[in-house]
Amino acid sequence: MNSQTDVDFYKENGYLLVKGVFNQAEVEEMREAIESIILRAARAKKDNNHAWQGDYLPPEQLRKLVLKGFHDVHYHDASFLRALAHPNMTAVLTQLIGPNVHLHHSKMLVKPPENGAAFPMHQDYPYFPHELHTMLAASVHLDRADEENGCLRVIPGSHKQGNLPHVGAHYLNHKEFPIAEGLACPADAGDVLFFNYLTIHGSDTNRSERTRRNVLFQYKDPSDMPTQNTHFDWGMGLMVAGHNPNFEKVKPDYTIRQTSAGA
Ligand SMILES: O=C(O)CCC(=O)C(=O)O
Repeated sequence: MNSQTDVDFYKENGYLLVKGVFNQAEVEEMREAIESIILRAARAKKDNNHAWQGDYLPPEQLRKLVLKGFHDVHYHDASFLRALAHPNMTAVLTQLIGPNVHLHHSKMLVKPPENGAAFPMHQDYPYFPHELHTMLAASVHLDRADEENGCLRVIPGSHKQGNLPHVGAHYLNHKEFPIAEGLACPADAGDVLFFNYLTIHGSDTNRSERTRRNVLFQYKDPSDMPTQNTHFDWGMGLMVAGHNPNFEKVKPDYTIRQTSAGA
């Protein structure tokens, strides 16, 4: 990361791709962890398909799509706890968010070959609105991602538009915001795409013969308070950099919800 230039780019565009945050061995460890989670979920009969539903694709196409997605991955495998507080990760986070950073939630998103699910364009803001908009996602790539296997797409600068109306609080009008019009952000295994929770983003179907595995960590400044009591995840509030200035507000007082791969 090239310090001020990259911070300015993030502020202007609402996203930033940082190359080589994780090395090959770390990537391999997380890949193995993901495979093991998928196996354990199947054994526990909790491996539901988490592909997003809606009208953004014809029903016959939508029916075929598969997303293996689970929240709270750092409660399933220690490799993710190491990754979410990795010094290379916190070095970027402290520049994009500020000296104090804590975790909001973690999840994995595995798009299997040929029918890996698309994500219609959306902002993450409606899922967990906060006062100061410091919230950002760090999407860790565990495979080469490109247009063919459904890499992430963003609309540069869209975070400046603020909160936009989502269809059923889920995604943006797909006719106004087609997935194909998002800027494709190809990345290699070990790279991390950072994007603000107001940045419009999504991804297309995996049409390739390759799996696309990503792990996503969502972070924010601990002083940035939620405006709604929504989206509780285990580990929320874990400090990954600096300190929490609010002595009495370190543990979220939220209701536990059913987890799925939704944002
Ligand atoms: O990883 C992807 O392809 C999209 C994920 C996403 O949009 C989200 O989790 O909000």
